[in-house]
Order: sequence, then C-alpha cells, then structure tokens
Amino acid sequence: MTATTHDDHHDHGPAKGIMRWITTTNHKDIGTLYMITALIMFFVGGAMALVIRAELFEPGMQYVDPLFFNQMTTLHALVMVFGAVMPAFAGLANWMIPMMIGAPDMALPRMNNWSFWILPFAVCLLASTLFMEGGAPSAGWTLYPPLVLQGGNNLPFAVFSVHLLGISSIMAAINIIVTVFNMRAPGMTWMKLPMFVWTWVITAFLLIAIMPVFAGAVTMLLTDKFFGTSFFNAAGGGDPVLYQHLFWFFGHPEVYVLILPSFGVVSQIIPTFARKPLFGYSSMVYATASIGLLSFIVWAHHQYTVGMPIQGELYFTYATMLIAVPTGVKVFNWLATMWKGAMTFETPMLFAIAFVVLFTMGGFTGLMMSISPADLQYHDTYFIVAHFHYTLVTGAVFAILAAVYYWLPKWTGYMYDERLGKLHFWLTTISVNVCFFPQHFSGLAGMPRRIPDYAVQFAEFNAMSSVGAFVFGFAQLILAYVVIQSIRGGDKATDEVWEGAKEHGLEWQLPSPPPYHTWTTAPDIK
Ligand code: CU1
Repeated sequence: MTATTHDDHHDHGPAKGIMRWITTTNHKDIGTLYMITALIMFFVGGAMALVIRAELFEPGMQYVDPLFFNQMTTLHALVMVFGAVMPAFAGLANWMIPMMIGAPDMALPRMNNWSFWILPFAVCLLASTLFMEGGAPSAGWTLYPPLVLQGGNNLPFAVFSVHLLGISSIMAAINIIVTVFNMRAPGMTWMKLPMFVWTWVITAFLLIAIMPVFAGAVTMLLTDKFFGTSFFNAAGGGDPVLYQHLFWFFGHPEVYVLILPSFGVVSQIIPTFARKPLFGYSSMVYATASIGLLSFIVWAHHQYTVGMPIQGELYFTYATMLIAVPTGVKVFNWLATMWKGAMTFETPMLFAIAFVVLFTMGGFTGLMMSISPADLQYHDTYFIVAHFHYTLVTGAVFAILAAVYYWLPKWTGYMYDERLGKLHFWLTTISVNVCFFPQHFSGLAGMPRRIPDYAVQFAEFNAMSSVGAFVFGFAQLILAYVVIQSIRGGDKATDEVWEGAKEHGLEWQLPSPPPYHTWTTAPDIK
C-alpha cells in the first residue's frame, strides 16, 4: 500500500494484487485458487500420513502418544477428502467446464467466489482443534459415537467445520448444475458433452443429496453431547448404529464424489493419447449414471459386523456387487479406446493408464469386501486401508495428477518438464505400491487399522509400507517443483498435447475469455 496514490482509489479497473484473488468472480481464477488450496492440503494431509507411517515403521511406541496418533488418522482422512481431493476436482471443474461447454464463465460467479472462500476457513477451523485442550477429534473420519463424544471440546468446532464444508460443496454443486443446464453453447447437446462434464454433473447431484445427511448426522452428535438428546445413546433409548446408517448413507456416495470426476478425467485423457475417440461414449454416460444411482443403496456394506438381519446382509452384498457391472463397462471402454490406437506415453497418459490398472485392483478388493461373510475377516483391518488407498490414491489422486499434467500447459501457457514429469510418475507409482500393497497381507493376517502399535509378526510389512510412504511423500516435491516451474515460464505450450482432443472435437469448443471481467456487455459466443 506504500506506493498507493490518491488517484488509485478512483480506478475502477479490475482489482489487483491480493484483492484480485479475494474478490475474483472469474472461473479461471477460482479454479486456480481451488487447485493451490488442494496442493497445499495434499502436503498437510501427507505430513499427517507420514507421522502415522513413522510411528508404524517398527513395533512399539516411538514418536507419538496413542491419542495424537488417532488425531492424525482422523485429520489425515478429513483433510485429504475435504481439503485436497474435493477442492482439486472443484478446481478442475471451474477451469474446464465453462471452456468445455462453450460458456463465458460459471452461471453464478459471485456464489462461486463464496463457495471457494468458505473452504480455507473451514479447513483451518478443523485443523485448529489440534491446538485446543484435548486436541482434535480422534474417532476416525467417520466420527462414530460413542467414541467421538468422549473427546474434549473439539466436537462443536469439527461439526461446524463440516457444516461449512457442506455449504461450500453444495454451492459449488448448484453452480455446476446451473452452468451445464443453462449455459451450453448452441449445438452442445447432452450427448455431446465431454465426459468430464457429464461425470461432474452426476457428482453434483450426489453432493446435493448427501451433504445435508452428513450435516444432520453430526448435528445429532452435537445435541447428544451438549443438549441431552439420545439419538445415538442406548441408555436414553437411542442407537449408536443409527449413526452408522446415517454416516454411510452420506459416506458411500461421498467416495463416488471422489471417483466419478476421476473417471471423467481419464475418459478425456486416454482418447487424446490413443488418438482415437472414446469407445462407447453413451455407455460411459449411462454407466456413470448407474454408478451414481447404485451408490445410494449400498451403504450398509460398511457395517456388516453390527448384527444386521441375514436378509439385510444378502441385500447389501448383492447390491454392492452390482456396481462392478457399470464399473467394468468403463474399464473395458478405456481398454477398447486404447486398442490399436496410435498411443504415446506422455506423463498424463502414464498416470491415466496407471489409474486404469491400479484403480481396478482397488475395485477387485472392494468386490471381495462386498461379500458379507468374508468381510467379517476384513472388517477394521489393514485390508480395508489397502483397498481404499488403491481407490483414492492410485484412483482419485492419480486422476488429479493426470489432469494437472494434461491441463497445466493450458492453464499456465507453458509446457511442464516432461523428463521431471516421468520421473515423478515412476517414483510415485512404484512407491505407492510399496506403501499400500503389503497392507493387503498384514490386513488379511489380522492387523487392525487405526492403532499406533502392533504385534511383531507384522513388522516386515509395516517397515516396507513406511519406506514406500516416505518415498511417495518426497516424490511429490517434484510435482510442486514442476508446477511452480511451469507457472514461472519456460517453453511456450504448443498444441502438441491436445492434438488428439482437437481432432475428435471433444474439447476447446471455444476459447474462454481472459481472467478478468473486463467486458461491459456479454461477450460474443460464436
Ligand atoms: Cu461403500
């Protein structure tokens, strides 16, 4: 402000400096803000994971006390889900959806600003519980009662943070739905929508349906703790299992919120680098919609051990297995797209192919767990941890990494360093498997999840897992370096990497306007 002159206050041009970012209503700026937030939170949540893996490197208690360990498992998950992966997809949506459908911006640009700016405050509020007396919530990301009610006074702060995160994602979802329904360029019919747009529209409906359920469930926790209700308290006529039903009615579709946009990303990238149109476009659309619908009717597969009636266990087993059908359709379509294609293996394609292989493995272990009698052995073991990290790390995170490498030149105007990108890919892919593959075995052998110490027979698998985790964590510094390097300049981006996409007319229908509201009337849409 030192150089500010009197005249500057009469300048009604676009806001500059920090004010630009605080007041922006431009979809590209907001997309960038989401992506940067996601990247920072990826490192914050990652640091928490490394605390966990450091403690588990060998049996016995080394670095942290059990309470802090449990706070780390809880916050790692919440930060990664709500602070890293969801914001990353919101960032991709903001950047790409208007451009992909030929719209000048999101439909509700001011609400867009609000839905972003709630997010960092909500995540900080959640993280601030770490510094309160009694520390952060420590009952796991599911916040199950009665354990979560035993914590200190972190509960109201965690619950309010969940409310804010819910408001933020509902507003983002409304914005995406309104944009895609109302602002498609002439000729952009539903069955011409790029797959990334389709997957996000379906995801947005999921978000609007589930976030209020989660908000309601955690509010009931709050009234149980502070207002004398007994929703989840058996002594007062309530039932803790009710919370599990409410949580997973939210929680299962929530994990599809993390994976459906990943499917969209991969469906954009594979055709580009295989130089063939996406195989089975309409079956991809219908498969995504069926996965979205099915995600609402399988929730109790997370709670086979609570003592459900046998009919319930059978129903949830069969319903869950049904999801493998549309998911299989997608995997075969990606393979058929690559079949006899003129494939090249740039970094985005490497991450996309690794996604197809490794996410499918997470899908197979999911199928194993869907079988209720077998799940009694897997429940609450490291097998579950291995399963969902294959779906969410080599699934969702790999799709985000693929998308970042794919679209970074579009965002910054400069090419990323292909050599460093490949190095990042191989280090990431090898280390992530060293980290999570052994957890299948320790889990099947009975090692429980969310514990700071374990029996000595699990020592080798845990040591391997920790080594993999640290290599994985430090390999992500390459990503940060590549991103910063590409923002700062270098070789101008060419059309090279988007050639395939252009040929098949799926992308870049229109250039999107520059990142300020510099026009006074609506821009021409040709
Ligand atoms: Cu589930």
